[in-house]
Amino acid sequence: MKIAITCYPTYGGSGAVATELGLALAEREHEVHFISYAQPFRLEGFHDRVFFHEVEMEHYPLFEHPPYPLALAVSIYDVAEKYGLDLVHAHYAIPHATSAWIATEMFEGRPSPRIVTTLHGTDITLVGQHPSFHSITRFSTLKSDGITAVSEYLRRETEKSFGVEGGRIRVIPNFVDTDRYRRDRKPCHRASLAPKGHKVLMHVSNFREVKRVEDVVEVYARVRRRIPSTLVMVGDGPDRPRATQRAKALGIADDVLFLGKHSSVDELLACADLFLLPSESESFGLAALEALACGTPVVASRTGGLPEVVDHGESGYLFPVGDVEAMAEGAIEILSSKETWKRMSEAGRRIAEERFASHIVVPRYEAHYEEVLSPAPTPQTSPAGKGRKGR
Ligand code: GMT
Repeated sequence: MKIAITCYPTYGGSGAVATELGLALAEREHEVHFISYAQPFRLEGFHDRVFFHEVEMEHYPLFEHPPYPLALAVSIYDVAEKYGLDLVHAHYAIPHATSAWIATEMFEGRPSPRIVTTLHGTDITLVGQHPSFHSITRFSTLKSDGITAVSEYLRRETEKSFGVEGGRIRVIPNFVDTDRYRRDRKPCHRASLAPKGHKVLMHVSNFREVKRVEDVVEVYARVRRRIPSTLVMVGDGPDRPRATQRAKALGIADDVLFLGKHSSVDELLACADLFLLPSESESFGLAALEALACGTPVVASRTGGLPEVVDHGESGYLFPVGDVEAMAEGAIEILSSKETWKRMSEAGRRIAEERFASHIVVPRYEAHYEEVLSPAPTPQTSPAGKGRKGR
């Protein structure tokens, strides 16, 4: 198949999933075209059958806010025409699903690619709820030929808040490359991250408000009183100064390491003893899954889709949002018993392999693409129209 993937290129789960999916599809012999305003952060190196198309945008002085969705629609249209795309896969509803829809409308009745939109979380639970985006999010999501959500939780939320009929949204969970995300990575950076004898607690995110990064610091402060340990904070975003301030205020700044953004978090997660994700809301929690695959137990909030990823008591612990005391107690319990840690580490790895390995999940996307490309059984459909819709 010839597939375009459009996503946010910035540090975040939707761009990570979109990129990993595109690379996995290319390895499975599909031709993949990434379309965005910058190269997605996990798209490194050269890969056969993978193309990147940067969206060109004229910065005319009249535009205080350049109309990126329109420039993106034109890029999608141009790439679709030039390469004969079968499908456009939009990651994060706005503006990607909207631009994809405009691009297919530009074919004016000629055969055009099909659209699959994957909903990731804040596109539905936060941004899509805002009055300025609600109706366009609903419209363009429903205009897609296929809709997927990364968790059952997100499917339910979308059906409820956008009035989408049951059965239209397919749940395809996020996935992880279990060959790359694994415990026995060489070289191990542990010695550079923490002094000998310290346990390593880790958090990876884009440091937005929803991640509650100050809670990460609060949990760690409580753990540190009982267990010699270091907190490694990976990523960056608007709330990083608040986390830094909280660490200073608690007098623990020397033991908190802010590493900034990293595109290969697999190298870091493999050295961690515990992963903390105390988010306010999380449709899935890709970083938690990546930690589990590395055999790192997770302590997180019981919110959104996280219970679909972290099995409470098996691969980690889940507690109510904001309950830093309970999270710290859970973390201490895991870190102070070798047996508990080993049991949870092995369970996390097993769950990642059995339920979320890329070789299990990526074929589900392919199957969905096939379904969406199959012409509806109507008398007008000609075999030549397969995979390209006439409008
Ligand atoms: O806000 C973020 O964490 C980034 C956001 C994104 O779209 O880039 O992440 C969302 O998508 C990820 C990939 O599907 C999920 O793992 C995250 O749980 C989800 N974030 C939220 O729901 C807050």
